[in-house]
Amino acid sequence: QRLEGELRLALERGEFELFYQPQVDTDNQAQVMEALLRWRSPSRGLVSPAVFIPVLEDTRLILEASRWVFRQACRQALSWRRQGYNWRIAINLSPLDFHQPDLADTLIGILDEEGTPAELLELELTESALLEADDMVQETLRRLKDAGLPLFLDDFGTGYASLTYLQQFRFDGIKIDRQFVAELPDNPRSVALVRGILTMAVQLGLEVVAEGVENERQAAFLRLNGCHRLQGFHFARPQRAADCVRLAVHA
Ligand code: G
Ligand code: G
Ligand code: NA
Ligand code: MN
Repeated sequence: QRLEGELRLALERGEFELFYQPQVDTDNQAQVMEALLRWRSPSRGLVSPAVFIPVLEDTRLILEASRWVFRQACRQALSWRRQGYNWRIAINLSPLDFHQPDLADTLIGILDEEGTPAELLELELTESALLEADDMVQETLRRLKDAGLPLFLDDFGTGYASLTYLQQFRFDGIKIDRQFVAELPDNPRSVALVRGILTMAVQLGLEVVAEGVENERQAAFLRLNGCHRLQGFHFARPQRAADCVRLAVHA
């Protein structure tokens, strides 16, 4: 209750900011930056989205927050491009966003207003966004794709119907959930699952990102088995935009 009020004010007062975590290619070059929301509260300090996203969702304030995130990411992508960094930005949207009939219009409108080419962005949606996917959600995904926004299925493999979603929707890629990455390469079950996911995804023409990569042994296994992009603390933590540029300069 109190948090809800604070979050309303935080949106009005501009207390949110975006951190970015790189996804590197097989040559360890950053290709995509995932935008991760933070709340810099005057009283609470830097607050994790694990704390406030559920409250934003319960109160539907997430709809406003997502639009802010998307616009901010549009500006950041252009700014990086002007500085010579050709990084795309991956944006997380909530299940609730995909159930708004005007989502595609809204996002396409923001792209227009900011003058940002859609190919500088990617959208990540979790399997829970598709749980009650009806014709409207299908239509929204189709329109976003037609507008040139690549769609990635986040936390792949943790939902109830991961393969059904791949059958029904034209995704551009998937993010293998960190639970499958955590015990690579020592746990034979993880090895079999990740190899299987990669084989299937490659045959479907999907781009595969592995998240939660925390050490070089995991990274080496994933590269060897054809994973296109790696993300995790082994490469970089989520950080402010200015620090991403510094990291690239020293790489
Ligand atoms: O950034 P991590 O460090 O703490 O993120 C925690 C959780 O919050 C993750 O599940 C992540 O996907 C989610 N999250 C982070 N930023 C956003 C955002 O901008 N929008 C939505 N909907 N979820 C986000
Ligand atoms: O997939 P999701 O959007 O839920 O992922 C974002 C979350 O994952 C953020 O909380 C981020 O801080 C966290 N994260 C990023 N890299 C790693 C990692 O290598 N290990 C672990 N345990 N968490 C990570
Ligand atoms: Na994500
Ligand atoms: Mn994820």
